[in-house]
Amino acid sequence: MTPTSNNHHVNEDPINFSPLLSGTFSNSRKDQKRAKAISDAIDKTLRADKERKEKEGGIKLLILGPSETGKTTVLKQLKLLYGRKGLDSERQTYRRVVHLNAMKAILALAEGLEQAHIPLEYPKNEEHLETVLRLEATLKRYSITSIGFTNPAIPRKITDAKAETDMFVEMVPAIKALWADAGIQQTYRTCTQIAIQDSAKYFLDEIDRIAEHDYIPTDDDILQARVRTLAVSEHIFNIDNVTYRIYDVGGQKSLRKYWAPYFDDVDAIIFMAALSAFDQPCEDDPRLNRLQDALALFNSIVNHKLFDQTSIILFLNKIDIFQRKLEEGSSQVSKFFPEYRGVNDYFSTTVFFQYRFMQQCKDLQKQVYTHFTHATDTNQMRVIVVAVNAIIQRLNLRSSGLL
Ligand SMILES: Nc1nc2c(ncn2[C@@H]2O[C@H](COP(=O)(O)OP(=O)(O)OP(=O)(O)O)[C@@H](O)[C@H]2O)c(=O)[nH]1
Ligand SMILES: [Mg+2]
Repeated sequence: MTPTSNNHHVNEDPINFSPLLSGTFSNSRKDQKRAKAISDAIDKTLRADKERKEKEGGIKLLILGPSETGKTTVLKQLKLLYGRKGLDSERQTYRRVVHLNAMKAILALAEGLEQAHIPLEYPKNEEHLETVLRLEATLKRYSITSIGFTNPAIPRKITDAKAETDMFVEMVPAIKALWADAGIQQTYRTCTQIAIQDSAKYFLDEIDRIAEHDYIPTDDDILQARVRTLAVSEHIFNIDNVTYRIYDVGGQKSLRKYWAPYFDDVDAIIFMAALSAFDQPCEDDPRLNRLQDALALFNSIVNHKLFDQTSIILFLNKIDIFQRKLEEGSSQVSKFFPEYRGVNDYFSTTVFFQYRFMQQCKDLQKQVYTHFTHATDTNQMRVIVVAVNAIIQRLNLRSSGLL
C-alpha cells in the first residue's frame, strides 16, 4: 500500500472556528438561524473527523525524540520497506539536499580547522579555504530548512534550485582539495565538539558521484541526507495487513510544544535517542548534554498520563557511530556520565544507558521495549520493524481483551 502523507502545519487549527468569533449574535430570529447553521457546520466537521478516524482505524503511532536522533530516517525506511513507490517521489528533490549537506559539511570542517588553529597540509589550499569560508553567508540563505520541497518534512519556501546547483558545481574543486588535505582530516578526527553532521564523511567521500550533472540520489543517499523536520506529518502504512497512522515530529526544543495536539488515543510510541550523542552538547542549548536532554524528554513522555495505556518502544539509535567512538577511544562515557564507573566498552556502556532510560519510568509495571538501532541500515531496520510490529499487535490484542 502506498503511504499517504498529510502535512499538519504547526499553526494549523483542526477546525475553523472563525465564523463564531467574527461577530456577536443578538436574539433576532435571523441571528439565531445563523448561529444554528454555524453550530451545525461545526458538528458536521467534528462528525466527519470522527468518522474519518473510525474508518481509518488502525494503529496510531508517534515517533518522538530530540532532534537529529533519526526519526525521519525511520520513516524513510518504512517508505522503502512498505511503500509502493519507496522513495521515488522524493528522489529528485533530495539532489539539492545532498548538495547542501556536502557544502555545509566542508564549511563546518573549515571553520573547525580555523578555530583549532590546525595548519593546512598544502598552503596552496588556503585559497580554497577562503572560498569555502565565504559560503557561510550564502548557505544561511539556502538553509536546509527553507528549501522548496514537496516532502511534508520540508517546508515550502521556494528558492532557486538552479542557483543552488550552480553554486555547488563551482565549489566542487575546493571541496575535493580540502577534504583530501591532512589538516581537514585531522580536524574531522579530533574536533569532536564541532557541529558536524553525521553524514558529512559519507557525502564528502562521494563528491565526484554527487557532482555529476545527471546525478540522481540513491536510496542510501536519501537515508543519509539531513533535513530538519519543522511540521508534524502523518503517514499511512499497511504493515502485515495492519494499518498504521504514523506521525513524524520535529525534535528541536522550540518545536516540542506542537506535539501535544497529537497525544490523544495513541496506541504506540517509538521514542528515539542517539546513543552516539553521549559526548555532544545540544545544538539549541550548548550547556546541556544531548543524551541528558533525551533522558529528561523520555521521562516526560513515559510518565505522561495520556500514555498510560500506550506501548512504549525505545530505539537507542546510531549504534554504529557510538561503537566507533568507543573503539577510537576518543570519548569516555564516564567523563560525561560520572556515575558510570565501568569499562568503556560497547556491552557495559549500552547496559548502563538502557538502565538510565528505564530509571525514568515511574510506573514499575510499565514495559518499555528497547532496541539498539542503526537507522540508516535498511537490513537491520527490516528485522526491527517486524519485531516492533509483532509487539504492538500482541499488546493491542491484549488491551482489547482478545488475548
Ligand atoms: N550513521 C548513522 N546516521 C544516522 C542514523 N540514524 C540517523 N542518521 C543520520 O542522522 C541525521 C539525522 O536524522 P533525522 O532522521 O533527520 O533526524 P530527526 O530525528 O528526524 O531530526 P529532526 O527532524 O530535527 O527532529 C541524518 O543525516 C541521518 O542520515 C544511524 O543509526 N547511524
Ligand atoms: Mg525529522
